[in-house]
Amino acid sequence: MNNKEIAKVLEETSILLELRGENRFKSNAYRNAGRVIEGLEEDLGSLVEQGKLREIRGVGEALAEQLTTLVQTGALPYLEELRASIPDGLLEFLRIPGLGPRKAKALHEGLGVSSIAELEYACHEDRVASLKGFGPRSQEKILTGIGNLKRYAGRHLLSEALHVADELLKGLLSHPKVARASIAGSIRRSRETVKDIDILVSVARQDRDEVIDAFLALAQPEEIVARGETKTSVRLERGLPTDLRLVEDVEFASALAYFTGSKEHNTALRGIARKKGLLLNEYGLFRGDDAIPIQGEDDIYRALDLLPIPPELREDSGEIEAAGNGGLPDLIERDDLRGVLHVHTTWSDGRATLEEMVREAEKAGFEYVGISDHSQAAFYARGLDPERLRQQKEEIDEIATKVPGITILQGSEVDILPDGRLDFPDEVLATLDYVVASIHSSLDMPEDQMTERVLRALQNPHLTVLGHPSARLLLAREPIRMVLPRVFREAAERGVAIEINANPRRLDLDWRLLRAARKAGARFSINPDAHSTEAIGDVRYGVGIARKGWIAKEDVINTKPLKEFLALAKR
Ligand code: DGT
Ligand code: CA
Ligand code: ZN
Repeated sequence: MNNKEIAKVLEETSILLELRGENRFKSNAYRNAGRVIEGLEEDLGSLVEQGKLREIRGVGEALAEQLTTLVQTGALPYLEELRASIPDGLLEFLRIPGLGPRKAKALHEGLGVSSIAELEYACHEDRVASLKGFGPRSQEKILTGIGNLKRYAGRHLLSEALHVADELLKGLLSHPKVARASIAGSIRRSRETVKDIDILVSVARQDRDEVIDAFLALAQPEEIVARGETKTSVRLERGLPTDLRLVEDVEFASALAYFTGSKEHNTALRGIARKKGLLLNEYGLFRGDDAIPIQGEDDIYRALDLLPIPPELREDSGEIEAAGNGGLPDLIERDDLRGVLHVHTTWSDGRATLEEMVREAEKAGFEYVGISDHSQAAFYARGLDPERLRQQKEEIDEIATKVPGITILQGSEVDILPDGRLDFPDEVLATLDYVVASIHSSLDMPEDQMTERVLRALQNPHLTVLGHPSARLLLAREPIRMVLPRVFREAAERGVAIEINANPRRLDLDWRLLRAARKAGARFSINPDAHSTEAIGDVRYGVGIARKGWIAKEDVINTKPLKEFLALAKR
């Protein structure tokens, strides 16, 4: 077992202890030990061998014994015992966003409910509101949580699906019998969450069995749902469903357009074809009995007198009209980005050192990298106070001489305090190259109060970027409530860029809102919000979401050359 797996076991133990109502110190001890072990450089196994467990912060005698058992046998009987002692339904409650073990236990004991359905019913009967320690507000929150859980069910983060899909695609493309292959569906359209992976391949009929076999060997599915000539469906590890579709090469382009969707876009496109006396479907484009020759998707759009529409835009939200009248935007591309502005290091809650992050950003081809560790209010993330910020500046100067290929800027991700002030005084902000401000606490303010809070933050003359503006976490936390048109207008007027946070769990601001923000005159900044070196590559998701929101290069401040960016930041 590696340290990460061990940490997971400890975390689960801690949760179950809490669910069982054991003393808080005991459950915290497991949780804290898990966190420490996750961050250890050395393998816990070798520490056990050397008898050094007790030297780990937070590991006492009892815990050392449990850890030894776990490392030596790969199992923890204590955890098994805990699992057996807790009703299944209670564990299910923990999946409700915002519901912790202590409350779950109180609901189970106070109302005798032991499934989510029962709990929902109890809410509708107002029984949660009258339970001691709860009230109408927490009942409302639980109901919202259950609603979200239902909506999130069966969805997967784009990053997780894309990672697997890319591997499968690479494997298929290297198969000698595969002529063409592509990812299709919502992944190709760069949706932030997806239901499944859709892959399309062109293979001669007689070779299909061979390619399906190769696909199955590659995918190692948990379950083969259906195996057919033209469609094979599987369920991969962690439940991710995947459809492989096999077509003749002449059908490839029209099938790709069809299976890329969206359904609404396809329907609208078929309507245009019909008006021109054509028939468009997954098998091709036809005039009467004659097939119109089509090599790639672009040929379909041209045949309909439209400019080719990039997959990200195919949501039937005005793209077809724009493709007919030359109104399609010149969408931003990954290589248009010259710098990144939202990067964390071990100075706060990042996992890599400043030097490692800088070198990675250089490797990724950026001209400048902005370091934006958390500010003092974010104590849980080891936020920096002004003194540590000054010390960090010294390290930046030192590394700048060691890594001359990229310019290092000092920024900060400053907390927006509940009253809308920023978490550093103006004279501290003035020493920075630029400032990102984000909301991390008091997320459930009423809409009007939240709006005032954000407007006040936008009015700070030092502010450059409004970080992850809605604070949502995909499949886990809903956006904060605020009057967006006012926020967009203020950002535009003050020259503050709205972040397109590329962290695949955020992708915030939502692409559906980007066009309204752009229309209000706002500019944007695409950032990885990286807490590790690998995460710098996440900008690809941010670019995907920006494209989905019709964003062009000139809308994005970190496409500017360094000098121009600095002038913008300093206003
Ligand atoms: P998802 O999987 O929910 O994240 O979203 P999609 O768009 O990938 O949906 P999916 O996987 O059910 O189907 C892939 C594409 O296939 C979809 O975008 C359009 C096409 N498609 C599927 N079913 C229909 C249909 O009944 N009518 C039309 N016009 N197209 C369909
Ligand atoms: Ca799909
Ligand atoms: Zn943040």
